[in-house]
Amino acid sequence: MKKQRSDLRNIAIIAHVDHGKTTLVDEMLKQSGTIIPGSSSVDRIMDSGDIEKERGITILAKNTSVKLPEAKINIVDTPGHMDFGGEVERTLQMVEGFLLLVDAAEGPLPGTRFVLQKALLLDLKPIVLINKIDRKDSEIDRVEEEIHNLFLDLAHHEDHLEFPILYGSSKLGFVSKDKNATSGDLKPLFDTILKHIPAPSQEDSKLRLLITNLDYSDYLGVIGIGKVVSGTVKVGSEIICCKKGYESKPTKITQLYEFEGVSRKEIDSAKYGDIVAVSGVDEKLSIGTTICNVGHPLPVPYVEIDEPTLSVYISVNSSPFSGKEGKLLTSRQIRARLEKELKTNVALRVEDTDSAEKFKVSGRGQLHLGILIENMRREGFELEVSAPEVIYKTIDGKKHEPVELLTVNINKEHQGDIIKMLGERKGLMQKIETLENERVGLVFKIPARGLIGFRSQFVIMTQGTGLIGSQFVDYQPYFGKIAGRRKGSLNSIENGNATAYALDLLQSRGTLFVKPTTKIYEGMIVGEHTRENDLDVNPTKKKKLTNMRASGSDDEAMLAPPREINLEAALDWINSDELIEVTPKSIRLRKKYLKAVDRKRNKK
Ligand SMILES: Nc1nc2c(ncn2[C@@H]2O[C@H](COP(=O)(O)OP(=O)(O)OP(=O)(O)O)[C@@H](O)[C@H]2O)c(=O)[nH]1
Ligand SMILES: [Mg+2]
Repeated sequence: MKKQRSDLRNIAIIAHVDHGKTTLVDEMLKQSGTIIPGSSSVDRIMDSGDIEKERGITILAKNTSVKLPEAKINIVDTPGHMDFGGEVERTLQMVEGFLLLVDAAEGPLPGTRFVLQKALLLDLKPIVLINKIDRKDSEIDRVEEEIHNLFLDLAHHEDHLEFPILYGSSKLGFVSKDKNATSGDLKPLFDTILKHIPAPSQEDSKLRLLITNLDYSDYLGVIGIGKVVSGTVKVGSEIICCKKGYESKPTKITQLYEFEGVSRKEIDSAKYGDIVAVSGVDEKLSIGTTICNVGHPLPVPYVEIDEPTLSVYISVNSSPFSGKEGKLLTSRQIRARLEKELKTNVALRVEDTDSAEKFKVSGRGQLHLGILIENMRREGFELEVSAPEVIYKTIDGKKHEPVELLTVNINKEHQGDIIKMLGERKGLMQKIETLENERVGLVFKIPARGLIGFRSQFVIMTQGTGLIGSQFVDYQPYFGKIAGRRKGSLNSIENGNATAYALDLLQSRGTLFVKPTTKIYEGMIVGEHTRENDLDVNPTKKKKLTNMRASGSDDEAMLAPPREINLEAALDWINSDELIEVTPKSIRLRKKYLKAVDRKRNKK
């Protein structure tokens, strides 16, 4: 017989990037008394990772809960950036309903569509919150209409169209049924969750704990996170791990935790509906595993997440500066680190190559791979990274490539330039619409290959006013050749320190990436040429002293500041004959072949 728990609700908070999910979770924790207001001076407490804090974005989905007098609410805060879409898809399998946040000024954006589609595919119960209504430029009526249209587009069941709409401000900590509200608290939100999100239920009482997320700690090993779909799980009881076609030997659960506020609390047992973390189970514990009672393997069907579409080669740093700035250098250390990452970073793949020093690493996008590399350099690694490449597939004997649906939202004045640039990148326009405030929305089908290096160009062209989002659609026949970067590189032919004198002479040749005194090696890229071809240059040239005046100081004053090359910019910029040298202190661009003669010899 079907049983239901009225003391519990499970909900995921989903939205496009920056629409205020993590800020809302802060307020839910405070107003429910789960954390004491003022006890933490940081905003967005759930964004606990270093890169998350610095960049103000959520990367990993995280669990927490609040206890209300009526019931406990388990909350999953998800990332809005689509490169981390795998996180959202997996965590949606833990909940019965979701709260869709939409910015009251920006309205539904590409990420909104992406996450809503995933949630409705699982038939989860929706609540909509039009957020940031405190914004001066909010347009609640228009946004509400756009949300209805989006649901009409994506719903595949009548029930999907029946959802409560709330209005509020995460930042000011209020939610209301009244769109004109300017203050209040979150009670209307809590009440709506209790009323509209179905309480967890079970069909029978045989244990099924579905693992949908993994964590790792050096002390506890692999930690599985998931929902008890049915039955009861106890510390110390014998269990098995199963997945389609796999069943582990009986083992014991040594630790069991629930999520509360920002911490995990040890518990002795949990039952259907609970979201828990378990450790000490099976070294091979993986996403999609169901934990069951011995003798009763009942694997829960698991929805596989999208496959990776982009790869880079990561190898041992072979530059002349290798070993100067990092402490983790060997292929053995790199391999161990990548293997550890695989335990929890589910959308990632790592393959060996013909060289023991080189690994092929594949992921869901530039940001997904970039965050891994950024984390590694902070831990002390030195690496060499190749230009990102899309992953091709052969289907029916024909070459296919990943295709994305790209949505852009720009000022009308940039429309011509952007359409032209996307056309050159083999984009096919699907839709164009005029939006409010002299803006236009464009939808393109475009090979993922065409998007490499596009983002940085887009930001420059729209002067930062454009919005963009892309989402993997499927594999389609090869779209044809796309011209790469339009500009060549300025390559150093000397070792030494850059001089102000030499850089001043070079300025007219292109945009420089280095400044006076930067240490340089032969084959290192010091700038972008104004023309298409590469140019070999000597940035270390010294001025011949013809009089007693000290050199340097006068010339330096006339140098334009160099273009800053961070990891993302480097991934966007490099060509296949180039590499990125990554160390804890520097990001350098270099040619694969450091000597000019070798480059000439190996030119196709
Ligand atoms: N005006 C206004 N700003 C808000 C509100 N809620 C959040 N913000 C701001 O919006 C930005 C993004 O907020 P987050 O809570 O990090 O958004 P998010 O949806 O968690 O972002 P991701 O997890 O990276 O997708 C921050 O600068 C917040 O201060 C709101 O209600 N009103
Ligand atoms: Mg967030």
